Amino acid sequence: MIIKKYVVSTMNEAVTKIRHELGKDAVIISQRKMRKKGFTGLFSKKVIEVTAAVEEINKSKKNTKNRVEVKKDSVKDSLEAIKKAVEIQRDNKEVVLQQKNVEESIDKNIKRDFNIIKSEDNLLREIKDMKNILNDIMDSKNVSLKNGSPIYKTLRDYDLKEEIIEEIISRMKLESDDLDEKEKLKKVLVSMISVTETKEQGVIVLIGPTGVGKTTTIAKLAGKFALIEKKTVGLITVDTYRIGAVEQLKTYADIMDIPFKVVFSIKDMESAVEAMQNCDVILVDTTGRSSKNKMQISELRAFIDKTHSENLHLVISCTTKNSDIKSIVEGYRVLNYNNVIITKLDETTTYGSILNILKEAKKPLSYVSIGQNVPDDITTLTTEELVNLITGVESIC
Ligand SMILES: Nc1nc2c(ncn2[C@@H]2O[C@H](COP(=O)(O)OP(=O)(O)OP(=O)(O)O)[C@@H](O)[C@H]2O)c(=O)[nH]1
Ligand SMILES: [Mg+2]
Repeated sequence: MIIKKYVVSTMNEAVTKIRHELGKDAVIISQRKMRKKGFTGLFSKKVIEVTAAVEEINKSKKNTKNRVEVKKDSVKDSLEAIKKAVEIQRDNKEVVLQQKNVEESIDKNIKRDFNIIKSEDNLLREIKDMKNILNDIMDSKNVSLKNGSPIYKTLRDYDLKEEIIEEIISRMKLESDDLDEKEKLKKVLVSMISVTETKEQGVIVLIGPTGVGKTTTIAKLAGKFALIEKKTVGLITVDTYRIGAVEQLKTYADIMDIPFKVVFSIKDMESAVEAMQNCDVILVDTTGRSSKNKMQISELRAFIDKTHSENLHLVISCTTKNSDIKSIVEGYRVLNYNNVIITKLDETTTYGSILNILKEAKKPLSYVSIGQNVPDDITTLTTEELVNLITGVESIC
């Protein structure tokens, strides 16, 4: 509390001063009239001594309290701020830590992935190495097969082409172990050969290289159909190129008493076929051409097209060299033959060429010719019979 004395002349003057100095909360504690002290005090004018007080302590307390509260508040704020700052910092640290962790885990993942890739690479390399080793083993096995295996030697004795021998051996490896080598071989050969159910009607055309036996085969077929099967047969030849070719077939036609026509031009072919429409079978003989002569093959094609035949047989001798088989079957392929006739089986002791020819032509076998005799030396064979021939179980005597 602030207590202050005022010596004033009037109370109004005291109140004004008190209000001014102590504020409106100040209270007048006491007042008394008195003479001014000093030398002239006894005779001096009377004055009023006013004592006033004001609750300063409370105010200051309040202020202090306020200050403390303010301080407290500010401390609190500061603390909060610090706390926040710390938290932010910690958060930041955590973020940094988290970031670091994420980075570390990414690093780890990359490293792990890299290791996986590395190990995959290693695995692939190992698989490749193993494959190479296996191939080497297989190769050495093949080499040993080639060099000494009985099956390889046998197949070579059959006169089979090298690539066909390899195919047979690899296919045999896939067969069940319950079967012995002979059974395996037979099974594989049967699967590699196909024979056709020959369509013995309509127009049948024979094509093929020179001297393979086309004309003889035509005569044999004519005899088979006309004499044995009692079919009506017509003969047509376009072979006016070779001297004596027409006479050769005409002789057979006369003996068998069947109609015979010689076609000189492409135009004549259609009318010749039409003239024999009443025949069950029309056999067409063609000029022997080299499969390498594309012009001759195209000319032949023009004749064949006019027959409208869908029954074309490529005639090829089983004595044909392996190296020539490919060029013959490929050279004639443009004519779209759908069957193969193999001739002169009687002229050989090994029959591997049957498979060599059929594998190259990729067409089924219709007939085999087994000698010069007309009409007897022609026959069809089943797959089993062919396999028996190839494997030497049977032979053409
Ligand atoms: N050993 C034997 N000889 C055959 C066979 N087929 C035909 N020949 C003979 O082979 C020779 C030629 O027969 P062709 O029928 O004239 O042959 P081609 O294919 O008509 O000949 P080109 O008309 O000149 O192309 C003849 O001597 C036939 O007797 C057969 O299966 N075995
Ligand atoms: Mg001929």
